[in-house]
Amino acid sequence: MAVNAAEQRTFRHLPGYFNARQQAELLLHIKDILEIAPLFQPVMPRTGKAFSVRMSNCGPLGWVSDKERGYRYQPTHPVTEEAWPAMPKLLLDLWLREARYPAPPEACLINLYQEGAKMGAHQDRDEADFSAPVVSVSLGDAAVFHVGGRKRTDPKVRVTLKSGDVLLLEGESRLAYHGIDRVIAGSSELLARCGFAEGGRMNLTLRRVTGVG
Ligand code: MD6
Ligand code: FE
Repeated sequence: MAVNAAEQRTFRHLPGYFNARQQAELLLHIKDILEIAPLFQPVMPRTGKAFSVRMSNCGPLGWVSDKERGYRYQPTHPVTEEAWPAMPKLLLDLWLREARYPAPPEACLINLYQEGAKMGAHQDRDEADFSAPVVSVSLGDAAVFHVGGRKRTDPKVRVTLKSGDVLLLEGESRLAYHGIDRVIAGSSELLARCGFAEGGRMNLTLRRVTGVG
């Protein structure tokens, strides 16, 4: 029988990693970051089709996408052209404890899901060293996440990501196709309580972009 990253569960799901107080603290940091580095709506390379999520970043590098130049990391915001704000310590500490990688993260991509936003199946492969994991933090509404294998057609498993959960794609699962099928609207009050009037879901993904040395 074929095995793949999903069936072997080589991804790591840490439910409830951050408690309610830490979740609120993290979200308040993200609010401050978004004042300096406002959300933007990326578009896909070539087709120019807009993503349904809005994005921003913190850390020395940020992930961006546009029609002309495609997916890439860059040190500045694509609209304001300012440097990205620093990464909150809670996130640096998470990486230190869980990433099992000898260098700090360089980018934290912030994805905001509101009004039916989802994320189609994709691989995270714009980084130089796939021995570094991608570490994700979910805040706000729960979402149905799927992980398959290195081929788009490999079998998938589904995991519900709730507020405070951490998920790592590492090892065999690092290049597995994955995505968000749907967000369960209204399942958390965290975003609405912390000043995002429409509520929704925030996902933070920490990445090492350049490798070590
Ligand atoms: C999301 N997450 O949870 C989308 N990528 O909204 C991702 O695309 C992702 O959760 C790499 C590693 C973990 C992830
Ligand atoms: Fe991803």
